[in-house]
Amino acid sequence: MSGISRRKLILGASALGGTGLLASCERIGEGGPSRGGLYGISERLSFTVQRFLLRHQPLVREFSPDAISAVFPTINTTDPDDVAYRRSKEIGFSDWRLPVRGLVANPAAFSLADLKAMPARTQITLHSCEQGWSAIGGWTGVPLAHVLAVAGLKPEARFIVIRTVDGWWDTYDLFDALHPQTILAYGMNGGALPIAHGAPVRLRVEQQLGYKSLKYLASIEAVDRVDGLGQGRGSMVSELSFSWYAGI
Ligand SMILES: Nc1nc2c(c(=O)[nH]1)N[C@H]1C(S)=C(S)[C@@H](COP(=O)(O)O)O[C@H]1N2
Ligand SMILES: [Mo]
Repeated sequence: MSGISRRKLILGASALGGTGLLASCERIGEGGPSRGGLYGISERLSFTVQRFLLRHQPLVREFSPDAISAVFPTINTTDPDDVAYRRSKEIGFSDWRLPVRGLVANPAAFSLADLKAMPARTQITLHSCEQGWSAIGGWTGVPLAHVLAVAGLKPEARFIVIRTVDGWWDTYDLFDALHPQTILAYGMNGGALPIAHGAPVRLRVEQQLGYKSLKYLASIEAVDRVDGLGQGRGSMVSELSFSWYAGI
């Protein structure tokens, strides 16, 4: 967490002190990820304060095309070492499908063409990586909210689980999953999404740190709780000591 957002947190926390909202800090929602100790307390506090500050779902800043970074770094997995992925890549991902399952009325598996036929959104945003770099890029894709609506998200769904070809997984509450700038991106800077940046489709979650924007999507699942997944911390990276909630 940056100094600024920590300051915001403290200011926000004292502003909220009398409102009873802090009571909801004890957990990140029923069925949400759980983590003990001081780390858990500070994550829940940060989450609650940011949810309060962002309660009207404001859009993150979008830039004009001339602000796009000449170089957009790429890290961690840049070309998944997976047999099925490599085969699919060779045929231009024409056999690629994205299953959407779990608490949805109409489970489906969308092709790249299916996603491209849906309403598109292009956004030029600042990506911030926890490893200390940031870059501005343009992303084109379909809002996750639209895909979930097509799949018929059920009222009892409260979180979205996303898994990737390279074994990453993460979860998002509906507040972030249904945010208008949360998109399944198949385009970058006006062209197709490059392999290194997560082709054929990656997630963009603009209001959190870069590690929440999963690349190489393999499946989407709607669930009512995430505390039973893995170690119960809500994501692969939170098992490696990063925060589940990485609001910026
Ligand atoms: N599947 C997958 N998603 C991922 C990663 C990864 O290694 N694998 N790295 C994460 C991190 S830490 C960041 S900062 C961004 C990097 O995206 P980029 O390679 O397009 O810059 O992707 C995120 N999503
Ligand atoms: Mo990152």
